[in-house]
Amino acid sequence: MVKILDTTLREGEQTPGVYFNIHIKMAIAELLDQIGVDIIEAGHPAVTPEIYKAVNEISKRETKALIGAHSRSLEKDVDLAIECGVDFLGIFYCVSEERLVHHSKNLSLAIDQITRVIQYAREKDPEITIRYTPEDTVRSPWKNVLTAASEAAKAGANIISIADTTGYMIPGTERSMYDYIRRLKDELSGMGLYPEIAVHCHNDRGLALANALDGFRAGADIIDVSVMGLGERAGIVDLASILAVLSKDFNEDNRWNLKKIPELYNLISRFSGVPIPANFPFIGEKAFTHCAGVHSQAFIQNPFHYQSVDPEIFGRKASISLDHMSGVSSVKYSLEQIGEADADDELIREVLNNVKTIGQTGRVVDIEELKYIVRYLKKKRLKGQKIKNEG
Ligand code: HCA
Ligand code: CU
Repeated sequence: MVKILDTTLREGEQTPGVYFNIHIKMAIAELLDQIGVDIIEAGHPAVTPEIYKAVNEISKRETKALIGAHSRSLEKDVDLAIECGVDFLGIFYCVSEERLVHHSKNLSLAIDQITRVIQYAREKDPEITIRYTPEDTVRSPWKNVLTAASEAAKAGANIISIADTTGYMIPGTERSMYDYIRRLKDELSGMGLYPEIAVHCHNDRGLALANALDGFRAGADIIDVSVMGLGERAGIVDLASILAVLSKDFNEDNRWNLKKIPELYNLISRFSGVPIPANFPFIGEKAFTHCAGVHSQAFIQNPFHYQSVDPEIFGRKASISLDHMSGVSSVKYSLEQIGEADADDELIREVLNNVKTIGQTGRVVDIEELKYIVRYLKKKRLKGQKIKNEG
């Protein structure tokens, strides 16, 4: 069963301008745990004293999820993480040629440092789960990655993470995450090494989810995600999207409490200041709203004419938008929703005219406004009748 690592509190807080206070971080961690993610990457304790405090406090909570800290390949970072009492330690060190030159290191010196720090962590905490990430893995020379990964595994790393740090991979091409993971697993197992494999996919080309699924299909054991895909630049894989797809399309049903997702997204959006786009998959306000008359009519007959995912999995309901695209069936359906099922044809036509006129101003008529329109039209009609009778 694939594991989900949520890094909203680490990668997500690397979104420009995003900072979560400790009480919000606690609430986020609690919801993530209730949803059922396997690992919560809570932060990088060496970055600020506030982050240290948050990681420390989150790791002291009773959670089903493992609580993790991020760490450079330095003993002093490992010390801070272990002081926090985390279950999981993610150590990163890039082995691309450019970075090695930049750090004035050759591969062998870099690997000495990586393995020394992993062994150090392993000795300090024999139980801790250690992940080693050759940052920017997929653009680094294969030989460097394979050597670093195999030496890290021998030194005690339980997990090797394949980071597409710049969102470089493209499914079905020579830059395929599927092929990358298959080859890595093959070559490591050829050396008698079987670390778990994680995938960390950035969304610079809008392909993070597709690449993560490619990694999953190739046998990755862990997928990194964040709420709304928050993270550096265009972010990473969105939590809700991957859980929905794994649940519905890859037989991983009922593993997660998806009904808690909207609450988590509202919390994150509010305190990150990043709005959820209306058309954001699964979670956006309009993600299950049908618009054109033809679509709405078909939806009313059978919701799955124009839906392939049931909004109910997130505790959500589909709806119909009333605007310039609406037709008679959209209006009838909406009138039924407000207890006006017996509206006559004339009223329906008048409502539709109003809805279309308002829609042309770029606005949608919601159920509340529909009630006002109906009330207005009914009163107008009554008044008209009265004048007629008196005259
Ligand atoms: C970073 C980069 C990172 C690291 C991932 C990891 C990436 O912000 O340090 O340590 O597994 O995308 O490579 O997020
Ligand atoms: Cu990243």
